[in-house]
Amino acid sequence: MENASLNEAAKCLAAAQQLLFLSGAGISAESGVPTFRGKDGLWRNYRAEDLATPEAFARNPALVWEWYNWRKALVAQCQPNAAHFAVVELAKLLPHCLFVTQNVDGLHRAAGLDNVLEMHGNLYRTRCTVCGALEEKREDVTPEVRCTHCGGVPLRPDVVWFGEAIPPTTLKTIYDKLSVADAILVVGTSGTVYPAAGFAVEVRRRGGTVIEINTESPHGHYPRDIFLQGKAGTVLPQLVAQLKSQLQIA
Ligand code: BJW
Repeated sequence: MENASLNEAAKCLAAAQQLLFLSGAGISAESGVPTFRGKDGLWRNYRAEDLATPEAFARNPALVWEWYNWRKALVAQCQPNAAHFAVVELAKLLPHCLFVTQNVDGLHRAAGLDNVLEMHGNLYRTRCTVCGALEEKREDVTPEVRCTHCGGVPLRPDVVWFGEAIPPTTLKTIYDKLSVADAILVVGTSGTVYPAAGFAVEVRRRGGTVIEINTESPHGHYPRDIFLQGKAGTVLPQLVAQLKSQLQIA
């Protein structure tokens, strides 16, 4: 990684009074979790856009649950990587930063980042379609599994599908931060899915700085001020080290 860009990014993070961190599937790629739009992003030739919708679940809940059970089993074998641990370090160095992830894999929490907002939900939580009760379920789920609170069926994954709203309190917390943020650090997302894809645009619109880490050269729908090309598991630890030297922390 080019030292000048790392240095510039660390300086910007150190100077920012208000910050937002946003991660996407790329941060978990080195843990072995397939990204959505990468080469391993298809499951039985289905794209996320085919299965992650309320219409797909209404049409064929068994198929949608098969996809989620497969992903739950896959993620259960994965461990947080160096990028997830670097984010925990960032949280200690930048207490005024709001940490947001689009990922449903729970790997930020598994690394020790307790206060992360999982804006698209969590793979291991179900929501009852009858009474709305939330439950943690690590085992396989089928449409016949009943809610332990009301006995209703079916349970659905507690995630945000296309066409559904992000929980309003989560979105308000994010937009409150965006309305004052001097900078945003975006890691491992294609920037194609809204509303998350609009966060950097909002920071930029207010004159803040957009820092991005991605393996692919700039793409998506928003401008970047500082682009750090490389794997999150390599670049984020380097950024943390640089930030520590800026903040004069051993
Ligand atoms: C690495 C790396 C390494 C690889 N290191 N990098 C405005 C304009 C146009 C459309 C819309 C709009 N507003 C809303 C929409 C519609 C829609 C949308 O955005 N559609 C687009 C496809 C155009 N959005 C919605 O429907 C959202 N809802 C909404 O806005 O509701 C409004 C509403 C209000 C009131 C009432 C009702 C409605 C909801 C979107 C929910 C998205 N859900 C999913 C599934 C979650 C559950 C699950 O996981 O099953 O979220 S879709 C999927 O995409 C998942 C992800 O979180 C999301 C983003 O993907 P991500 O993370 O960017 O992954 P990839 O694979 O795309 O990219 C990986 C990146 O990593 C790549 O860039 C690689 O290069 C990089 N990488 N290895 C660093 N080692």
